[in-house]
Amino acid sequence: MAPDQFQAPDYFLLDDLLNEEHKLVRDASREWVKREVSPIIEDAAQAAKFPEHLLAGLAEIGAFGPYIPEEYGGAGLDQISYGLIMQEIERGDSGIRSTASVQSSLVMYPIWKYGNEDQKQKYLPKLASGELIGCFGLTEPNHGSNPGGMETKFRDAGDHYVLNGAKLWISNSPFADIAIVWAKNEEGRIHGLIVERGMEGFSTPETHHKWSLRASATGELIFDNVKVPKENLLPNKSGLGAPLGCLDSARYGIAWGVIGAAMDCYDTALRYAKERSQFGKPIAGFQLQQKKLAEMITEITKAQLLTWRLGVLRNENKATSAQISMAKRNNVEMALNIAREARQVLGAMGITGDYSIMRHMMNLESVITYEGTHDIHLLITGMDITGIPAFK
Ligand code: TGC
Ligand code: FAD
Repeated sequence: MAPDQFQAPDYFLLDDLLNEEHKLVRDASREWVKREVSPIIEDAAQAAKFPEHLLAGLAEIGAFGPYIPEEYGGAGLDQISYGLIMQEIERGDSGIRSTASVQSSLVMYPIWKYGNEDQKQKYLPKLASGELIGCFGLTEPNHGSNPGGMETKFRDAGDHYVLNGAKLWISNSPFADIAIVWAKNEEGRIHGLIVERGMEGFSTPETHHKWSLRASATGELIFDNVKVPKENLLPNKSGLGAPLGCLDSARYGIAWGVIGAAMDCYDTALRYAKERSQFGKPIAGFQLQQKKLAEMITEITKAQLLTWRLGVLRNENKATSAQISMAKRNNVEMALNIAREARQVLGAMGITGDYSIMRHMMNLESVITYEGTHDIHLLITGMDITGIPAFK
């Protein structure tokens, strides 16, 4: 892969809206991505291997539980810093950001919000340091967009629960130490359970042959009469709102993350267009290429402003789930469109692994589907403005 010459675009001087801590956190993450991710990520994606050696570095830059309080090992940062870390990591690769999203918002968040003190003390510090890695099992073979229909279930067997069912498309599952698993009890009520690797009847086969998120490990979670200790049930929230509450936090991080992927595609295309000549002049001098580049920076700037404002609302505890859906949906589509246009600016070179654009583009095909599909987020906005759910 060509050397990483990334220059972050900031067309509307948004740096002026950040405080010193935001800039410090952002710059440390940016530097780490340039040093540790950029040199190895293309080979990892080509080999379809998650680069596990990055886990310690992710923990060091605060990517595991950025907003979890320091007393539990988290970084104790605000929502803007959390977003900026996700932006910088996804500038490197959406798959690496996925690992951080899952660990922070889908594993640490439910333990922090729905767990008891013993569970918090037992798991959170080790998850923050990367000593333990987690995954999140909501999606099932027959229930993706409609998780409320899940079939995975557990029954009370005296001093433990017995868990049966299957989850698929689970990020990090092949190597995770623990899984937050959403399952129905005998009354049909959804609860979260902490399932640990090594429990008898629990297996995590890897899903192969993905053309997207190749540097992220995806797999299944299979539960065949798994005995789960009663103390592993998250006691403080149940119902579908519990997993959906975690998704709010992860979807917010994605809204920031994909701006990073878009910035990388734009920056690469701009540099290439100025260096590549055809018909006796740089292709950046042709109106058709300028249209692409000008529209890219316009869309990135709009997404940056939307997301910064959402971060302020999150810091004030005022952001709604529907606002998060709008930002996730808008920004992922924006990034995917920019990746497609940027790829064209590079001509044939755009399809090679010498540049990051095609990898971002392929990754974003997953990002537009997971954490709620593009269509589901549109229906969430539709429901919010009309008051009428159109899901069923
Ligand atoms: P509905 O009846 O609307 O709601 C059920 C209960 O949930 C509450 N609720 C929420 N609570 C918190 N946050 C949200 N965003 C919430 N949305 C809804 C709601 O108030 C209600 O509470 P209560 O107390 O009244 O029971 O549920 P529904 O069955 O009609 O479904 C609504 C719908 C379609 C929006 C929801 O099911 C949905 O969002 N579906 C998409 C599924 C999804 O996003 N799956 C993601 C799986 S995880 C993943 O993809 C990780 S990828 C990670 C990576 O690698 O980065
Ligand atoms: P479906 O729900 O079958 O949807 C298929 C199509 O139908 C979509 O276009 C959808 O928008 C549309 N559709 C569905 N319902 C409606 C409706 N009511 N109205 C209009 N259109 C509708 N899940 C986890 O639990 N944990 C993870 O860690 C995780 N990681 C993932 C990693 C990757 C790489 C991928 C690809 C997925 C991951 N997922 C994970 C699963 C992801 O959340 C689901 O794929 C997603 O929620 C969609 O579910 P589905 O694929 O079953 O599609």
